[in-house]
Amino acid sequence: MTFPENFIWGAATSAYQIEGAHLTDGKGPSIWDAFCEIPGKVANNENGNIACDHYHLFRQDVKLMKQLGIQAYRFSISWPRIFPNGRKDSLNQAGIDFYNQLIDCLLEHDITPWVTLYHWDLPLALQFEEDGWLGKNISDLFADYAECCFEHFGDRVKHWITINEAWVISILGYGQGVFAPGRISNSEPYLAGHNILLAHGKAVKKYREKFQSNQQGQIGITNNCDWREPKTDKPEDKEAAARALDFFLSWFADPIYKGDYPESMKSRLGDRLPPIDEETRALLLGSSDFFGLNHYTTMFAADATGQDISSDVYGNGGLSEDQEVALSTDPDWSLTSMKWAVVPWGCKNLLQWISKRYDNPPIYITENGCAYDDQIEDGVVDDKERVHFFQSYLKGCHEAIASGVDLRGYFAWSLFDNFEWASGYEKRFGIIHVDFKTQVRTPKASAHFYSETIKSNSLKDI
Ligand code: PNW
Repeated sequence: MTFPENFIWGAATSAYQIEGAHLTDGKGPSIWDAFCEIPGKVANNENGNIACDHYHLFRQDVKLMKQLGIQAYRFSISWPRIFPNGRKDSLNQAGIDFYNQLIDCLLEHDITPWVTLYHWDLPLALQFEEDGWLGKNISDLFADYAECCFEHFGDRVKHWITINEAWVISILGYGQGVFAPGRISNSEPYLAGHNILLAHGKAVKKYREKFQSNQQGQIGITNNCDWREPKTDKPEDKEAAARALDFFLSWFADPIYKGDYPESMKSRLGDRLPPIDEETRALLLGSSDFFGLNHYTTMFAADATGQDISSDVYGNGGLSEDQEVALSTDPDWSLTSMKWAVVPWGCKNLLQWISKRYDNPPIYITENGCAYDDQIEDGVVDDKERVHFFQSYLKGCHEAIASGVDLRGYFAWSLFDNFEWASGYEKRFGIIHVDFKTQVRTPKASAHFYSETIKSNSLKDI
């Protein structure tokens, strides 16, 4: 199974999950630094203070990537490392220097940097002073920060992702309260989501007006979505699955590709969903050069109209009561250690659904991967389940491409075992094992499998 000639093979990480050096060289605190201090929020009360210490070990990490043949590296810039208090008056030269060195090192090794501007580590000052993503100034502050990054790194960075997973920020951070800043509400997620879209739109506008024609780069947003399969053939379950996808992905993709929120959200949320006025519509419509997708799992969706499912935050449902959708899984599906089901056909269906709904945009899978309880024995990690996961999901991707989906690249999540947010270090997503006591890196069997796939640009039959 050969992939298209220019298919991009990458691996992804994010700043807070791997860098460590949380207050080193002038970096300001982020909301995740603070959130981790609250007892009980993170498994074993762990934090990203040291993580993979990538801040100090990045040169050896880039070498390792090179050895594996990784062509593109998606990482994120820590906003409070650039602006310790969140604002442009606080520019921290040491932060600029760090990312300059990382980018230069990548380019010296022929690895293309793909930079995410926001992967959840909001400067703590902006949470206090501006109410985080609820504040009316936050989108402009983000655009200032983005502009600073375009200015300093845009001569070498040609692939920009504004925001990672608006859904997770909104729902897990402002709805369920399980991620920073830990707010619990049934209206704040929709305001946060709106401001995140504005932030994306304003950053893209800056890039297009001031940088894109000189720098010749691409800019887009990455959203996450699981697949929702109708539980039965009944029309109401099919509608429930469609509604679940509206509330998951179209919430953020429709404004960008169609200029407005989905009808199902507007009618169900009323005043809780801020309206998209003409100016916002113009800002957002067409504001992504590619469709960035993070995908992990699949669930069945069934209609739950009129049922009390307010306590159902099962799995990745978001605010189920707003959708009137009941989610479930098939007991025969195998589960990762996150309890996320392994369903490769869900990945293919989702890619085809995106392609159809958004008029065949260029798509990049900017994250796909799995956590397992890996064991290291005699310096070897034989993560058979992860090899199977990548093999089967990549097969799903290949089938999607064969059916006409314009999938142009794939980034494995993650390059390293790292700080898995509320799960701490217990959940290992890496293709490279990290011993967090010694910082020794060991490529797992899945890294070798991925490396072979990249080198041959094709997938071994399964
Ligand atoms: C993504 N959910 O997070 C993030 O982009 C990564 O930083 C993270 O490590 C990775 O996926 C694995 O979790 C998600 O509940 C977190 O649906 C939660 C969900 C989805 C994605």
